Amino acid sequence: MKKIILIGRSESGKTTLTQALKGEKIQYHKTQYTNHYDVIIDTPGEYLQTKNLGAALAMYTYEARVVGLLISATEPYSLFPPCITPMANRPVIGIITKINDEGANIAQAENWLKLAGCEEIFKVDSVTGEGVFKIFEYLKEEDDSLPWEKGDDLNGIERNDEN
Ligand SMILES: Nc1nc2c(ncn2[C@@H]2O[C@H](COP(=O)(O)OP(=O)(O)OP(=O)(O)O)[C@@H](O)[C@H]2O)c(=O)[nH]1
Ligand SMILES: [Mg+2]
Repeated sequence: MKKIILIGRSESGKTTLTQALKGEKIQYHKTQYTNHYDVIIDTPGEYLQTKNLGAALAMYTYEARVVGLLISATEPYSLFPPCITPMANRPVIGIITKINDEGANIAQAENWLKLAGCEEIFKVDSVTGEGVFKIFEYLKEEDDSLPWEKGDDLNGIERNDEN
């Protein structure tokens, strides 16, 4: 899989998505530091929310092949400036989480990610696994074999999910 760095404000769902992508049992842990898993770089929300940590984030971005900007569908505003994606010398994708929340406004989140410059936008519920397979397919490299291609299930994430 191509290595991805996940960036988004606190509570946007970076760690939960990391767990869904890693097929781990989903648990809540506040992120205090940057976790380098083999193919996913999970960052603390404070990296986006404070100026001082922005430089550290820029450094980590260069260790990934893809940058994922996360917004939860319940967020009332976006912290991503318009046309920010050319700052990263990498493909930048948008990921909308919490799509099944009763307060979700998916269209608004999608507009913010488009405004930021994301080339492709994914919609997921990391708790149920809905839509997560599309991120796997995007990150897949030639030699990778995805769990559903082998007939396995990955933590409830099914290939035949329409979102
Ligand atoms: N229903 C639902 N809940 C989610 C989803 N993503 C995250 N959550 C919940 O939102 C809360 C925050 O998720 P985290 O993954 O810890 O958020 P984070 O972006 O890692 O937050 P920081 O580590 O503080 O930056 C947790 O209670 C998750 O269970 C989702 O796609 N669907
Ligand atoms: Mg976290």
